[in-house]
Amino acid sequence: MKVLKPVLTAMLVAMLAACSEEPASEAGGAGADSPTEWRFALEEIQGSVQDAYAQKFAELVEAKTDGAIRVTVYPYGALGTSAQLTELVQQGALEFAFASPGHLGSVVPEVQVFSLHFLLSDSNAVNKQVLGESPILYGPLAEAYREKGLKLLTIIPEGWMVWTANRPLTTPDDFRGLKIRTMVSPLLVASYQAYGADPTPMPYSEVYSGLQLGMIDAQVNPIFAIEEMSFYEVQKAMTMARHSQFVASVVASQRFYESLTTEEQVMLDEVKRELDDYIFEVQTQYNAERLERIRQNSDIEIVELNDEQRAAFAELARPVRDRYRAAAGERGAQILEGLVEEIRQSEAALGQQQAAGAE
Ligand code: 6CS
Repeated sequence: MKVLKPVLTAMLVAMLAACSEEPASEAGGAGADSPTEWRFALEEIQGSVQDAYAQKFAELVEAKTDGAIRVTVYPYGALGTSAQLTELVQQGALEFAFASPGHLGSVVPEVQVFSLHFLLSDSNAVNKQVLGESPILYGPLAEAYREKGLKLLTIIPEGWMVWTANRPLTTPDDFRGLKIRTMVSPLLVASYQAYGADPTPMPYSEVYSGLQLGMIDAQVNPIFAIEEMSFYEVQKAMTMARHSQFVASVVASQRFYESLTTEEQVMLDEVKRELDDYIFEVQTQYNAERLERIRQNSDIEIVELNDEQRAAFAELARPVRDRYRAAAGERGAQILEGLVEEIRQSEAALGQQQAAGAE
């Protein structure tokens, strides 16, 4: 398989070049006779949160450039796995892609900060603000992306991660020996080992059959994904611990980004800001609607952990932060401390605003 991977990526590069009339990695927007094509690849299927983001991105870019740039969206499966999409973007063979931290950790170790449990706020409003505007994320973390040929455009929340298994998982004891599928980040694996589980990384596309065939016992994803990937059909219980958010980053090829005009780069900044609000609403709506759909279409047991139950997991999750510091080095430690402080400040500021509103 090690020999096959570069061959597969090379085939994808050739396929993309053949699909495109424009040379890859060239901007050349306004003024061209026929529209320039930008390609945007997803780690999720049509109808997902990432699809909603990319469709709106396409609409905004096309409107803001009066049709001089057209965006083609490739759903999950069209161009490869998450790791392959990242490679294509690094090589400049693909302009834009989603890159989830759960898959990106081996390329950008610092991004594994999002694999840590009980780090983000319990408040979705705080998480939205911090992920959208954080100086530490769009400073040192973006620099870590840049060093790997990736321009970090945005980081978005896609909803709380939910555990599914054949029984509710209410205490760390319930995880003992549990084969839970995770994304490939070593810190995710460490997070579940801390609960006593036997974490099993595998690609997203193999999770349904893995559950069905009993190769894995459990998995973890946001509600919209549990519904659209039909995981709930092959599991008996969903446990909501609000231990982490599914967070995704959108990246562009650094080489391609640097070839853009200043106007085009400014336009991408505007699109990012407009999409922050849009996608927050979309993911809230998708997760709520699909929970209803799961309830209607199955008799899966749905359990929400109380604060005391969550605290037992949080205590075991805490030492994993040292593993993160060891893996992500000095800059990683700076990102972790900075993020914790930004969350604290945002919680305080939003808390004050709410208190003022209630007076
Ligand atoms: O679990 C995964 O691998 C995937 N889950 C989601 C919700 N999006 C993309 C990611 O690859």
